[in-house]
Amino acid sequence: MTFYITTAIAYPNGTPHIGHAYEYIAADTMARFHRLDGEDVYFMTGTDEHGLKMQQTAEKEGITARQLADRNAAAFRALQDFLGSSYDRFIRTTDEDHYATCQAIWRRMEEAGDIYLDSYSGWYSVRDEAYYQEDETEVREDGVRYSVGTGTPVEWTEEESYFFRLSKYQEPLLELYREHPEFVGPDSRRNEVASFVASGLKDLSISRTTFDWGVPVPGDERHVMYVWVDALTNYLTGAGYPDVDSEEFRTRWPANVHVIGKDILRFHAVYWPAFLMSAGLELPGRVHAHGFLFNRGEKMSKSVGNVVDPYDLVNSFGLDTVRYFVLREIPYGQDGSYSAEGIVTRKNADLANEYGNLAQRSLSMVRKNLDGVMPALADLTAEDEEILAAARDLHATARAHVEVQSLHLYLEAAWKVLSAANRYFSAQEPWKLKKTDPARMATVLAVTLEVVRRVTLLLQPVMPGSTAQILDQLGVDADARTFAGLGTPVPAGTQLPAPAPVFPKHVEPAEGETA
Ligand code: ME8
Repeated sequence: MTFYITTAIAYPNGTPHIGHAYEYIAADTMARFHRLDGEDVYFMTGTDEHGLKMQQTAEKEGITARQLADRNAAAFRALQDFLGSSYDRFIRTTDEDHYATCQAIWRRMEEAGDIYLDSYSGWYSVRDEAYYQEDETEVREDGVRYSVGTGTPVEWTEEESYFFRLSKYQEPLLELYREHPEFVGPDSRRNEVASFVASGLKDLSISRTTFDWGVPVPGDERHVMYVWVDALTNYLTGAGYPDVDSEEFRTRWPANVHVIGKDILRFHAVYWPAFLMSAGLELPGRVHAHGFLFNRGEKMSKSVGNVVDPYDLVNSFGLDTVRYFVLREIPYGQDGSYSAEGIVTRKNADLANEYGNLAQRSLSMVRKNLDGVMPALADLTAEDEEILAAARDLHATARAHVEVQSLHLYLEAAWKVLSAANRYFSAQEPWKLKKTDPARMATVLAVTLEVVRRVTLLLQPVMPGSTAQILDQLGVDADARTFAGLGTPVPAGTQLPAPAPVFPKHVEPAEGETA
């Protein structure tokens, strides 16, 4: 079976911001981890191009929705590439195969008796592309009605619409959360979803007639599908649906994990499984909602206009530093904030001191005292065995954390080993052993490099570029870098290349320059 992992597909009504970058970095890290751990991974991301929001933004700019989508989809894809994302497909909901998939699932839901024609009247938020009940909205001082939960303006909508019998799925959904508590992650979010469902589900309006930028409803082309029906279905398109007999579908579906932000959990943990149950399809293993990233505690969004450009951040601090920082600093699932000072602190303390310096010091000593030849892991003492065991255990610990998207705990565990290795190195004082007991010095260096090798292999998903450089310096063959190679130390006697620092301390760029 394939490990099928997806991100949300972003609305390309503007350019990507740091919140999107955060989601891509995390999902890419998981995809890379599972791949290195020997799984066949399919990692999908993309853009959600239909709907009223796209149409209205395009009108404001005096271009067509398709032109807007083309321009910004390219920007989202470029960001993925810039971040080093290892996605297998960048899906666009305007892709031809996606239309066929949407129409197929619609037919299946119709055949199940779950779609009927009626008329809709109620409150709609274009910005959220979501329907709200009256009691989920409020009129504010400016006389405008807003969604209470998201603070976006809502407008009264009345039109003929197809409905999905969501109400029918209330019990089956509650049962899903009971029987498969792992379906919603992190754990703390499950109650929120379950109590929303328990409070009663109304049937859902799933088509629109007042604009045409969407997937046509099969058999009734006056209607386009509600953008969320179309958007969620992208996950099936990526698995080759409706060709359920294909190798692709049989190995990819159901998806293992949908990585999304907390604001769209309701769509993924309520509507999506209900659509799938209706269509008789298997449910994804898990929906994991991450928190929001704030700039020093202030929420960013395209509409608020305080977007922080992920390119600026990476150009100032370096790609791997940014990847490491966002995953280490913020418990994955909670909101978090970042600041330049916070990033510099982690860069200097965690990357330069605890990690880079340990690699650099031990490699330099091997160079200087042993002609750059890898020493043997021989005549081990209890202290040696202890630190080696800690490094050995890291694989299982990291895997357990990544399986439930606790990326911060995976990194914390890696740094526990690194700081133990630093303590070991200081306590052994290999620089003194050089004179008193050179054989013991060689062992201490061999042990330290073996710990660095193991930790570095396991950190590849987070910092692919820097870890590759360290592995080069450690003499690890290119084909020995999957987790299957964890148990194979670099053979004693291997000639190592000249070491060079990989994690420099942060230097403030001079005016007008980037680092
Ligand atoms: O919601 N911090 O698209 P989108 C962290 N098209 N994550 C953030 C964030 C922030 N400040 N802002 C947004 C949509 N996100 C739909 C998804 S999926 C079938 C359709 C996250 O461009 C957000 O939670 O508004 C979502 O997971 C992703 O970025 C895309 O948001």
